[in-house]
Amino acid sequence: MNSCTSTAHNHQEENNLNSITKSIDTLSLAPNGPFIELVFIPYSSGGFYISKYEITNEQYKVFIDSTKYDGSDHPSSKSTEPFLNHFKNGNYPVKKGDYPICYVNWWHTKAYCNWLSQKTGKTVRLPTKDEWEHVAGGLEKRIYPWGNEWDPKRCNWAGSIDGYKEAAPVGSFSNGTTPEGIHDLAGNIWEWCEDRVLRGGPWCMGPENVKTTYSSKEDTDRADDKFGFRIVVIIEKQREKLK
Ligand SMILES: [Ca+2]
Repeated sequence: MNSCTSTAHNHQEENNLNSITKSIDTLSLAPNGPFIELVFIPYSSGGFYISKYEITNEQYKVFIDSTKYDGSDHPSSKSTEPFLNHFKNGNYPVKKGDYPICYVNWWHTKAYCNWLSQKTGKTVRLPTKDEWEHVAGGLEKRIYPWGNEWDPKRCNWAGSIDGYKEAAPVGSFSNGTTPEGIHDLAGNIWEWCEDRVLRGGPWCMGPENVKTTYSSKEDTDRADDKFGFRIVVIIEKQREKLK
């Protein structure tokens, strides 16, 4: 595929956009992936889809490849941790396509959402902090996504007892999901919310910070190796599907 001409590339780009609009419970970012898997969550008078996993390096790269977005409209306020600091020459580190995207500030996550909204014709945005907490804690208001008992091996938090010193590939803790199967709401990477707070805690903090009720207010201009996000897709009618 590396030898594709520019015409072929344009054709492929067109196909990419068509495939995105075919389904809303799996967004296809390219004909053969990557895909963003979505899960429907009833909420209030309607509901929304939320991504099953944190947005990955591979999924974010499709956006920057397609748009040439470089984050310079909102530079990171921390000069030592600029936009996509871990990428080299536009590529994520080898074999880390399924790791959560990081080194993004709030504006960089919004740029991704706005791009996906434009391509799909649907409202794609960050979860609000209330929506996020509803997904993580459920109607029973669980303390952790899986229940009320702390378990050091059900999420990626501080230390290596969970098997990871730093971030883990998304979906590495199948015993730490919500009943609906949403992964990594506790730990791995902090998740930016629409209300400009971070939720879920990162791979370097302890049990208090990964609780479903914990919020952290942060400078929205700051990117960091522990800041990432997931998306929600808003639908007009409850349980509507486009398939
Ligand atoms: Ca997380």
